[in-house]
Amino acid sequence: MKNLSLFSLALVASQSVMAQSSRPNIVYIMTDDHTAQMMSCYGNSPVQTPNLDRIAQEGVLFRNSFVANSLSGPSRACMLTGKHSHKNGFTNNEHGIFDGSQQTMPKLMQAAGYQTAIVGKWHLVSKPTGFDYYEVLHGQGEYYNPDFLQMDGTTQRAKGYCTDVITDKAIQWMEHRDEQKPFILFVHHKACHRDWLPDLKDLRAFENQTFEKPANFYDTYEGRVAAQQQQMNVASQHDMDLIYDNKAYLPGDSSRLSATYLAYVNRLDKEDLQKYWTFHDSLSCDFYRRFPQMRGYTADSPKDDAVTDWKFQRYMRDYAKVTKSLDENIGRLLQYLEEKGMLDNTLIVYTSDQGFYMGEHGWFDKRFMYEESLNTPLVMRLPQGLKRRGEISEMVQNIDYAPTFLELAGAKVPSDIQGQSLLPLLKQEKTIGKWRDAIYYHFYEYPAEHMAKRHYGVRTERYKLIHFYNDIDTWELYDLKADPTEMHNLYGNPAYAKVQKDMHKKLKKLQALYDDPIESQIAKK
Ligand code: SGN
Ligand code: CA
Repeated sequence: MKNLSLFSLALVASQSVMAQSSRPNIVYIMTDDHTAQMMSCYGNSPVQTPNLDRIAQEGVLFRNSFVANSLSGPSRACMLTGKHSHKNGFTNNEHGIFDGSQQTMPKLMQAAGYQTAIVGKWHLVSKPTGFDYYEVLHGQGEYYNPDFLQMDGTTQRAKGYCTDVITDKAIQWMEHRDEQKPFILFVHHKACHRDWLPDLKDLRAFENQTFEKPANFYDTYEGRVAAQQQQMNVASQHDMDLIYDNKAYLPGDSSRLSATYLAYVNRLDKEDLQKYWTFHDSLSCDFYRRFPQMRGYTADSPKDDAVTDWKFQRYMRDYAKVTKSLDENIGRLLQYLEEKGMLDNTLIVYTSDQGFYMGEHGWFDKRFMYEESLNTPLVMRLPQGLKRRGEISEMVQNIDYAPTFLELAGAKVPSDIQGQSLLPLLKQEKTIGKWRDAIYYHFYEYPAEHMAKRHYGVRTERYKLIHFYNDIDTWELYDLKADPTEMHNLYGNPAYAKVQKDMHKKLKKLQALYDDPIESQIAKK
């Protein structure tokens, strides 16, 4: 009898191990500021990203993927909690600290029997919680020989280029994991964040490519007051720094951000430093030969169309170089999973913490609720059992990842999670019937760098309503079908009176659903 019960206990135990190990692994790759316009599977990209495209080709591509707050820390907090910023408390990068004692998806995954690990950018000020293993960059981190915060509280400098190093660390962790348990691994790259310092092997890539400016590069922001007052213009010497951003530096030069530039570059080892300067000195000499008036320029120096053309090309080339290394490293990670026979039992997610402007409206950076930064790339390679392939057009948001992963792990999704599991979209071969018809957005970081006003809004499949508030009170309404680049603010236009009314209703409904009291707070002031 005793023997039998021991036997049956062992059987139950082995069955539960089997059930556990058959649950899919999740590799969640999130980059920083990588935008769909620079990813070839989204179409119209001036650069090729074959490895990212492979994820989409073998899996799914979300055409309408959005963030809830287009900024790094807040976006990460939304992803980790499955809640909008006003609920998870991390509304902006510049003030506050993520409350790591709150319920998070990694903690719930851990409780469900998953191993949890994160390598790369964290950017939430407090130390990571809910991870069996972490090795994270400090703040924004560095491209060259980056420093990593270890779990024992020490910092270790890694040797090499950030994107390579993060990939190596991710693979190393998988090599040493407990193979009896499923895992969720967060691979958080620094690329393609400002100031776009390339891997030295890519210094000369894209140098012969001329990038085309978006049609609305010279936007004058008519009818859009908040857009008139931002500081994220490629053309502005204040916003896009010729030295820090565009690397037009000769020894002794200085600018608003030159010290930061030199500090980042000087992290290179001696030999690499020489390679770096050999390449960039020659570019800088060419630049100042062509534009001697820019020597000793200041943040107030006027815009100059020829200089702007040059800045735009530098911006695009550097961003493209950083993207190239990123794509290659995604390839390396895929190859590892393939070689280990893990592809079929792993959900691979590729996304970014938000989108980015590649010259649209004349901008770089993100923040605004306009399409390029509200959108974030999202492609997935699905584990066995999830049959969907190709494009998915339903509107999804980064608060949806937490419930998706939890459901996939067979864990209960707590009722205070605000996102929706994407599994219904992934299980079926075809689009399901009912899905959300609008998404909610709220951006808080103002006054701050780039001076994008506070705003919140609602987007449906066709329309978008935005309210800019705080030291401004302006509304914007767009018909994305008629005006996909959001150049014509239709707010107050009688032809759109009904749409405007409906959109206000939708906004109120979402603010009630997500319990964001902002409108009543504004009204009280
Ligand atoms: C830094 C950058 C900004 C950028 C923010 C937020 N300036 O402050 O250009 O908007 O990060 O980016 S820099 O001079 O430090 O490069 S985020 O993606 O981390 O939210
Ligand atoms: Ca970012």
